[in-house]
Amino acid sequence: ATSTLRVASTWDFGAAANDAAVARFRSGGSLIDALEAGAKVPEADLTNHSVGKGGYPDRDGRVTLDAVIMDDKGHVGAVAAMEDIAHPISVARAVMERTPHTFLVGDGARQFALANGFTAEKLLTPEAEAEWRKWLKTSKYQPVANSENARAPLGGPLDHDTIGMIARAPNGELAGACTTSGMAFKLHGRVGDSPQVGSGLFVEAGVGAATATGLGEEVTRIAGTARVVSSLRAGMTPMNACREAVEHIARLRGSALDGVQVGFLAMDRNGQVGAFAILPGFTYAVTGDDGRSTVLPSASLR
Ligand code: SD4
Repeated sequence: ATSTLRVASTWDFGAAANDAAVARFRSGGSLIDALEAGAKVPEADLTNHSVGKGGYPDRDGRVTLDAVIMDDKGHVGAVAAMEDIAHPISVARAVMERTPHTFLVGDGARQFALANGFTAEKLLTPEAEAEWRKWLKTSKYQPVANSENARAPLGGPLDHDTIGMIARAPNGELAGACTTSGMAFKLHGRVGDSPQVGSGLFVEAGVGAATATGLGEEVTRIAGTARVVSSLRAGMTPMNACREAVEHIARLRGSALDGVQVGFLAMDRNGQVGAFAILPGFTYAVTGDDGRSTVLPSASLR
């Protein structure tokens, strides 16, 4: 087992999130402090159009954010479809620490955030608004199930940037975080896998942790990360556990999966990391013993 903090995050930009997590942990923060600090990096990045401020809006032009954070002691907090608050991961943490609940949504989440010291701000950037207006012109307003529009509205299945982070402290403690603005131009009120425990993120003490990215509906319908973690519990390696979940989706969905991307990232109780995706192009960032991150390509089904 690794004797240093191990953090693994989805996509290339996960490296910057890992760095922030490592820095926070080294300055005396808890594992949850570290993950929150890490997740806030892409949330604040205006060039990341799938997380936080700068995220693409739903089809009504509203930016609605989803996030979850959890440790391995059964503490979990999540928000979904929340507007106007720039750091949903911090609101998720506040749900975990300051309420008897695990999940707040929509205006209730927003009201809770405002009552707990968060400030409202406009999350729709001029750039994201311009993309939305472009989409309005060329796209049917009514999303068609399984149309290219409904599943890859921005020019391809690889246009995903949700951050999922999983981590192991030197003492063996596990935790994770996941934050997203969801699929661009989604129906108002749509919530994907990311903030749902067992879909976008799952953590189990003494077993491991997993997170997901890609088309959330495909993850949610199989409770994807709960499945990955149960495979870890049964003794599979992190990569094989991720592969098993991808193969299950593929069997279940057949040709409905054409052009769809889903990637899983898992860490076992010892800090070993693995990933697997449907399509090539999924990458993840993992810290080494020196605390520096390496970006690795995931293996894939196709
Ligand atoms: C969602 N899984 O809301 C998220 C989107 C995503 O990279 O992962 N984008 O469906």
